[in-house]
Amino acid sequence: MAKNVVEKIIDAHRFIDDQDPANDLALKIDYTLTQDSTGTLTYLQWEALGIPKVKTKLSVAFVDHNTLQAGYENADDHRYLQTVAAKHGIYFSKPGNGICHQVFLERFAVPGATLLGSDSHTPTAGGLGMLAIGAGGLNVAVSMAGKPYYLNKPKICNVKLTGSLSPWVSAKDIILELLKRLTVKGGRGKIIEYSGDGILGLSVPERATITNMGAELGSTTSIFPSDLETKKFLKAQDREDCWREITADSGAYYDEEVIIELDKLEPLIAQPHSPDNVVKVSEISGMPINQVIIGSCTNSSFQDLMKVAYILRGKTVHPDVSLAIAPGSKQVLTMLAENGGLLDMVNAGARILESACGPCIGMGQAPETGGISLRTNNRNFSGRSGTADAKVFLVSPETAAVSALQGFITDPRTWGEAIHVAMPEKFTINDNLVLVPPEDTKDIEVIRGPNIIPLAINEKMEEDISGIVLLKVGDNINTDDIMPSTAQLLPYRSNIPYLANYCFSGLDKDFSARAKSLKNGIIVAGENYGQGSSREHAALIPRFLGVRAVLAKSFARIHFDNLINMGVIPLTFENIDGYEKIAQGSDFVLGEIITNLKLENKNWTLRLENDNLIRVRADFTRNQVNLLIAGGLLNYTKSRKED
Ligand code: MIC
Ligand code: SF4
Repeated sequence: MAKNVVEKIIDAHRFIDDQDPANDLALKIDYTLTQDSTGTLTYLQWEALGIPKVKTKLSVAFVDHNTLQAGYENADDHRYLQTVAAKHGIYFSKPGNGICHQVFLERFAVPGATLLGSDSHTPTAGGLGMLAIGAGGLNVAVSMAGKPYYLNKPKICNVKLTGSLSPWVSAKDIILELLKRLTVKGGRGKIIEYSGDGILGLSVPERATITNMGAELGSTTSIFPSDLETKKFLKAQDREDCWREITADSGAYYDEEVIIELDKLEPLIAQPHSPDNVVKVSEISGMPINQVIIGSCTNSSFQDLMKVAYILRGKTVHPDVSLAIAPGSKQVLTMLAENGGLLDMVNAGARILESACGPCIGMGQAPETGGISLRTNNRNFSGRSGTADAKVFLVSPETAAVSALQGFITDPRTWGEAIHVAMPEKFTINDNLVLVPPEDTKDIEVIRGPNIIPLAINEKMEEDISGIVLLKVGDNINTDDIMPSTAQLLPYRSNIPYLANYCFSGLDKDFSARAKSLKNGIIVAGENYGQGSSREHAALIPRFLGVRAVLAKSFARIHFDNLINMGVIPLTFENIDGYEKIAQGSDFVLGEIITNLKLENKNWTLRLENDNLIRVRADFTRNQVNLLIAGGLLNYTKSRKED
């Protein structure tokens, strides 16, 4: 039977003990990655599983998020991660080596293999033909233990790219076009597989920009075939030996098809505060800007930054604009230094930042009050930049660099002759910031500074839960809304009691205190609840504060799984008017939970005060039922350790 790329990889990674073949896909995971801000919790959970060494082909712990060391906390986390990695057979990428997704693409990604990462942009490696999925840290820990990763069977959507990009239009504009068409919830339950003659003209880093930002569509992952372009990239990284061709068979089936004619695309821009709020740059050009940030895992490759260097060469950044550039990896920074691109940037007045996430996650470079910031990042959620009333726009590196010189949003096509930077034939390779785990680990001590607070293990599920509707929110609530991550809060990712004080603080500053004063609660939400980051803190901390269920019109995939992993029940409304009928502050009773779970009954009832009944849907696979009954994935995996 003709197969597409996704089917070929999935078929080679199916777990035999697949519990519920109708709904669940049980995948064998070859590689895992973690980063520091989700990694501390991942490894605390990994340690709680009590397994001596990872059972994957290779697992890497990166440090790239919390690199501003304003106090001891981040440095404590880094040391914990380094020592826990060494102890358990995990490679450690030191701070300074770069953003996990960029480094993974350069030095670790393998076509046809599977990767599970505790970061929502893990699909970046899909640019190289890898099936790379973002998940909560606990899922990653369980995969490191050699257990399957379960996911609801996704649909496979073929995005066919035809023709070629016009001058000054780049890979970023392709994914912005897709976001404009499909929106931030359009990719839910789907894997996006790219094809068409248009992909031939895209290098692996350009493809990775597209698969990276597929996360913003809410898709499970995105992938390109592994072709001669992939081989070229791997050869230039001195890793040609891991190349193999993986392309779709002719006549392969897809559930959906979208066609993008590349010749028709123009430079695009996502306006505040959502990556799908996309218009043409030309429609809003002329708007004055205060800040430009070039970097992040979406657009910080050598090719991207060399284009920026050429644009900046011999020019000066506009007097009213602060331009900051964060090269994606040590490799990129080294090569910019070697060929003079770095000098062009410095001469033009750019502020060079370390190779890390930096401003993308609010780690420094917060804009001025009410500031307009143009960024090459993938997310522009309100408040994420560190300045509550700043407005962040998302663009390609070309649009960002040209606008930084002009002082206002500028369509790069007005700038002059287009520049073309080819992918280098040979990248500069020096893996000296990757620490290989030793064979003999018995003398390695895992160092835990005072910022590393041991985990509380969840209780088992109860038959009946009663409490109060703690919060009612609208559509597209993202995990930054639930558990904000600013430079002030990120250092406390391994300190749940402290972080809990800030849960929902941007939306409702009394939420945490209110939840603490009551025993149990639920949250009521609109569509696409929990979009954005994979941070399981957005599920664990509400659970810590007594949230037992979330009732939403719909959920984002990773967050839905994280809630179940933490023993919180995600339910959806059976009827459209259910959402309207519930008021914040109402009492509720959710009864017969275990009975319903065991019977796999999908129709439940929530009883409100005055005996108002709300019909809700409990759409769980058999695996998810088991996790909920056990009180979460950690309890469940521990109870089955002997398997
Ligand atoms: C993000 O881009 O939002 C993050 C920060 O990388 C998150 C992970 C986190 O919250 O630590 C993500 O994308 O998963
Ligand atoms: Fe880091 Fe930003 Fe990429 Fe998240 S989106 S991994 S914060 S660079």
